[in-house]
Order: sequence, then C-alpha cells, then structure tokens
Amino acid sequence: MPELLKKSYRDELVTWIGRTCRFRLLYKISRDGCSAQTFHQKCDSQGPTVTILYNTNNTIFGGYFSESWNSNGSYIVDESAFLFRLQYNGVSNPLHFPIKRSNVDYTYNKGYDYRESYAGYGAGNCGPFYGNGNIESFSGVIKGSRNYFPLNGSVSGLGNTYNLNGQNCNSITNNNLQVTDLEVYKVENGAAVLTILDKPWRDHAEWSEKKMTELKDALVAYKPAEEADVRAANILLLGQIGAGKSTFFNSVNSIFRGRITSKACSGSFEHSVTTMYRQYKIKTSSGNFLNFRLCDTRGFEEEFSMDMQEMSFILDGNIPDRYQFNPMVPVSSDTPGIMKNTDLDHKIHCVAFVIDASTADVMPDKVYKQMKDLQINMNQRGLPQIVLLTKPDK
Ligand SMILES: Nc1nc2c(ncn2[C@@H]2O[C@H](COP(=O)(O)OP(=O)(O)OP(=O)(O)O)[C@@H](O)[C@H]2O)c(=O)[nH]1
Ligand SMILES: [Mg+2]
Repeated sequence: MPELLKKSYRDELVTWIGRTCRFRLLYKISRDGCSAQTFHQKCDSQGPTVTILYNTNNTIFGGYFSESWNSNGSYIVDESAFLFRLQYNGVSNPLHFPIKRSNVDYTYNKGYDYRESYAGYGAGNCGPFYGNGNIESFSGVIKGSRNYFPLNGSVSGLGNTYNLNGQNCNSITNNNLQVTDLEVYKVENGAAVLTILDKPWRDHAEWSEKKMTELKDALVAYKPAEEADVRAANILLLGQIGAGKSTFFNSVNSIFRGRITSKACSGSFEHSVTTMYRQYKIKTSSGNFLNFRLCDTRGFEEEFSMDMQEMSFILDGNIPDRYQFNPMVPVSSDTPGIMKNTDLDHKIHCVAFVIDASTADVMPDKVYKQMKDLQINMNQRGLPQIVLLTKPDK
C-alpha cells in the first residue's frame, strides 16, 4: 500500500508546521486495519503527527498536533495544532485552519471554553479525534467495504475550536466520513525536505562514469534498421511551452561534446521560446554524427493552437531545417521553402512527448486536447511515441 501523501502536499504541510521536517508513516487503515487499538499502539507517545483522511469525494483533509496522541481519556492541549484541507472534490486547494488561541476570548455560547486546551482528545477506543468532538474519525473497529471504510465518527462544529477563515464543515470535509484511506504520519526533524524526495521516484541503475560510458556507447552504436534505408532516425520533441524540449537537446549535445553547450535557445516566456524548426545533429568526440537527429519545434500553448496541417507537414518531412514558424500564418503547400515529395529519410520516425513532471497535473485543457488530437494522427500513421518526463527534480 503506497503512501498517498503527495510531495506538493507534504511541502504545504511543512510550510504550515513552520520548520524543516519530514514525514514517516505510522499508521494507515488500508494497510494496518481500521482499529482504534491499532491506531494507539502505533501512534501514541510519538510526538508531532499529522492525520490525513481521503474521502470518497476525493477530498483530503486532516489535522496536525505538535503533542503526542494518548489513550488516557484526556484532552490534548496544543497551541500549535491546526486542521487543514489539501484537496476538495479532486481539486488541489490547500487551506490551513489554526487553533483558536486563548489570548483571543473565544467563549462558546454555553459558557464552555473552546481553545487550545481542546485541540484534541486521546482515548483508547477512539481513532484520531480533533477539537472538542469536532472531527471524530471513528471508534472501535471498522470493517472496510470493497472501496472504502465507512467511518462511524462525525464532523461538526469545527469552528468552535479552530479558526475556519470563512470555511465550514461541508467545504472542508463534504460532511463525508466514507474514506478510501486514513494515514497518520510522524513529523520528524529533518533537513532539506523541501528539495529532496523522500525516496527515489523510480529504481535506477547505480550512476557512475562506467554507466555513463555504457549509455553513450549504446547511443553511438545505434543505427536504424538496414532495410529501412535511412541515414538517421528523426525523433520529434513535442510538448507544452517550457516543458524542456530544447534543454533536452542541449543536455544530450553537451554530454557528447564533453562541455556545456546551449545551441538551442531555452528559457521561459509567455509564448514558445523556440520559434524555428530545427533538426539537430549530435557530433561525438570522434567527429562523427550520431545516427539520430533530435527535431525541436515550437511548444503547445493555449493562445496559439498548433495547426494540424502544419503538424502533418512536419511529420511528413516537408518542413526544412531552420523554418521560421509564424503562428498567425500556418504553413501550406505554397509556403516558400516547403519541400515536396519527400522520402522516408526526411520523415519523422518517432515522437517524444516531452512532459514537465512538476506541472503535468495542471496541464491546460487546450494543450492536453492538442496533444490528444495529434496522438490520433500519429496512431493512424503507426508512428512510435514515447513520453519524456522532465523536471523530476522539481
Ligand atoms: N529544474 C529543471 N528545469 C528544467 C529542466 N528541463 C528544462 N528546464 C528549464 O525549463 C525552462 C524551459 O526549458 P526549454 O528547454 O526552453 O523548454 P521548451 O520545451 O523548449 O519550451 P518552448 O521552446 O518555449 O516550447 C528553462 O528555464 C530550462 O532551464 C529540468 O529537468 N529541471
Ligand atoms: Mg524550445
């Protein structure tokens, strides 16, 4: 059962907690079973924790204590406690609700004092419990159904103890305690959690000079299939503006040149930085060229859609190297310089969709649609396509 808490949400929590820290999973109902006893066995006396509930509306919310959970049947006094919402109905929308402080006189109308003295409650038969009964997740043991755990607790009156800044129980929790999971993380002291991933995002080879030489040799040795009768494979880099298409070519070129090169213009701008179609060849240290070319083109953007006819010209190899794009006047068969009756040598043989990993989940609909439409066109041509993920460091 993988941890569900996304890196971006961890970073948000770190900001609210206000110090560098990292999260270690203590308890997860889909892994450990939904039982108050197990929760306390794993989470009591552990110091600061965050509890996160994932409900069936795709809303993610929970609470933070700087103090430990207990099973004593006593209130948890915590001036630093807060509740939060990370996502609402599937949309990322982080909000932070600090505990009401006693220097502000919040007195509940029954004359009962709801302040940091009532940040939460520890009792052996209860799961995570915030406020004075405001988020009571569950008690006893909950049997999961096929897709979710119907928690038997309740959410009410969150604003009595926590400052909801205009939100309410419904807009934080959908008043829905049917959860696909509930996780409790221990908040540990730790440095640089904002910049380093908690664990590698994929298994990879041991990076060494030897491995790099092996990879370079494999690329130098690459030749298109003899029966194809083409000199080099043309690989088209396609993707949203700023995805890192031009930078990818610069990186590959730098590796083979043995020094930093920046032949392709790269950077960030509201429109595509690349305005010219380029078919880049890559020279090796022995002076020969690799048997593939990286073809760089302008990026997809919301304002100027990629013209499908223009794309077809690129795929068919009709557009010459250094062709200057003009989004206002898409290319046509009458455009000066357009090559007619091209052969397989000029066509695109593989398309790499370059996707910025740090913004993939917020790709604009218009850009996504352009890529999908193009994919249909490419599938019809039987063109191999791959995804090239950039910016995993972000
Ligand atoms: N952190 C990080 N930044 C990257 C990475 N790849 C590219 N960038 C940066 O992203 C920005 C955009 O990169 P470009 O290569 O110009 O992107 P592009 O896809 O060619 O963009 P257009 O030509 O505008 O369509 C530049 O500032 C790069 O330095 C990466 O892997 N990590
Ligand atoms: Mg570019």
